[in-house]
Amino acid sequence: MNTALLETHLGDLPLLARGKVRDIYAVSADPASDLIFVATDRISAFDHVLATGIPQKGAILTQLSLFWFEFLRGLVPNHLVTAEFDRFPAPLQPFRAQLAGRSMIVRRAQMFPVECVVRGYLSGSGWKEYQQTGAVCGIPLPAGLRESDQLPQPIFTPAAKINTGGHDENITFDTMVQHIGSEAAETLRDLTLRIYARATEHAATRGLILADTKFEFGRIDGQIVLADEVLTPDSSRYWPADAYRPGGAQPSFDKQFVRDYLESIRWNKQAPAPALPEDVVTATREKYLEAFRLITGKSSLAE
Ligand code: Q0T
Repeated sequence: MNTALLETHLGDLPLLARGKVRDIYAVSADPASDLIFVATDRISAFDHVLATGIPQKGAILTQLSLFWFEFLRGLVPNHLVTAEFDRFPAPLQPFRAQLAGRSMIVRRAQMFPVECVVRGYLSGSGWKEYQQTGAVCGIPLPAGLRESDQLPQPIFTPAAKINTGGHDENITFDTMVQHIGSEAAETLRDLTLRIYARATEHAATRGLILADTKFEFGRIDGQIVLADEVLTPDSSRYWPADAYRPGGAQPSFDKQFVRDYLESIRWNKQAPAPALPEDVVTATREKYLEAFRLITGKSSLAE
């Protein structure tokens, strides 16, 4: 049977947001309190959350973010307080089954209203924009690039957050400067490019191409910190290096079985999203675990 956690219920704790995958609560009613981010086992495809979850997906994604926070610690401070359930505040202790291994307590940050996207390869919305304009987010690119080609150098392609489920909108660096000021914009751009360089280096040693990723930053006590989830398959495109074939879309490392199944049943990509058969769930879970093992070098989720 499918033991996936699809939705959390944490009693009286203030629920701040439910995203496609994560549920965010305040750990107390104090408006300055820390937050708890819970990664559920929900999975989205073609912009919809599916009716079936992937058991342990939330734990895998949380452990990947934790790995990367630690890996990047010398480069950028982050919002993490703790992911050790036994150290969580008393009001959270009744909820071990929903929280242990898949949640982290973070400091509340003043978030910058910008998704900090970096692309080393031409894919997704970047490829679409390039085909129409020859540029991505105002950055002109050489003519003749193919889908999934490596770029001459990684580019910073910010996007404005659009609240209600909508797709984020690619913006130019100048627009980002108008939103948050030149000093913050330059700092976030530089951090994003430096983090990406370190992460691609590590991924490459594990046989993975990190095609692109998205970071979110906030300010805590005046200091800029890396927030949100970091370098998970939900926020990044990882491609197995040995199967890389530019000139078309690359198979998704984690979601390809899901996408293939949804295409095979000719789902119209309108709600309600369908359920997944058990074999697709099992194969997808194995892909998330494989990503975890490759990136972290650990043979299994500890807990
Ligand atoms: C945030 C304060 O992601 C969100 O909703 C979807 C589930 C909204 N969101 C809130 C934050 C963070 C972080 N990360 C933080 N440390 N403090 N707010 C980020 N996104």
